[in-house]
Amino acid sequence: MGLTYTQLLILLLSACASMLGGRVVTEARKEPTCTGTPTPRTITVGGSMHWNFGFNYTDWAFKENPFYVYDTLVFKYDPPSEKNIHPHSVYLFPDMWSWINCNLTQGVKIANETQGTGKGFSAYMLLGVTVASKGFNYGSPQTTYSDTPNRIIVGGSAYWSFGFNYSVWAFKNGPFYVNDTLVFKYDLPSENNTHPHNVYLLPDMRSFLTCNLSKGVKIANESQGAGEGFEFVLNKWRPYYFACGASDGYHCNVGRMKFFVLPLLRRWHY
Ligand SMILES: [Cu+2]
Repeated sequence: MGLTYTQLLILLLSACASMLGGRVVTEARKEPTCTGTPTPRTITVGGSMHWNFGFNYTDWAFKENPFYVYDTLVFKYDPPSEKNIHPHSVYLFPDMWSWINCNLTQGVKIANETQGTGKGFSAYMLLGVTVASKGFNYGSPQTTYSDTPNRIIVGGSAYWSFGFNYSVWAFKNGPFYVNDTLVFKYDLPSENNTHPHNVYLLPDMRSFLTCNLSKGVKIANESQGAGEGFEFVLNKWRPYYFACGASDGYHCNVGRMKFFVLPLLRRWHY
């Protein structure tokens, strides 16, 4: 939607998150990932200090700069024990504001208290979005890598409904790939359903964070979620910001009916 590459980086950088600090910069490598064979780095967060209380991770991130797309961050920390009654974990924040305020309510816990042991918890960087490595963390994901596009029901068995956390759903069920189809299913308007859902595509991270529908495009009306549901193909490599526009943003804000995805290119997968 008219986003330049730089804007994309800046917008997504604010979604970046992790305790790492505002100086984590994710750039494309000089050599394009699609043609060259650059070697992503595997970086242990905090170096020999690992992921520990009191260590200055902002300074550490500044010194380790720059980070690149597909670099892997490894979080190592001790499991809970008698001596470790406040074990660490790893959260991903949706935006800079949550990060600055350490507000976990909108965050996603990407690694629990026991995942930092042994080889640690791995996450890789994708355009400023930290993506937890799959399989290792969530068992078998709904979407597995294949050469053919997947058809994914948004929300799984919850469908497109008020109160379900779609950001967590998208995070746990991703990554999605270019040409995958998202299916939105929701009930027709009726006497019992006086605030029916719909689907909006929002233009940018700011509209998404504030549930501002004014620049959004309504891609499915109140009746298109019935039957087989409304199908949307992620046909470009770009971020997609979805939201329900019902009740002037109330479903989006309070009902958490929003999520964003950045589909991957299949040939980049490894
Ligand atoms: Cu809704």
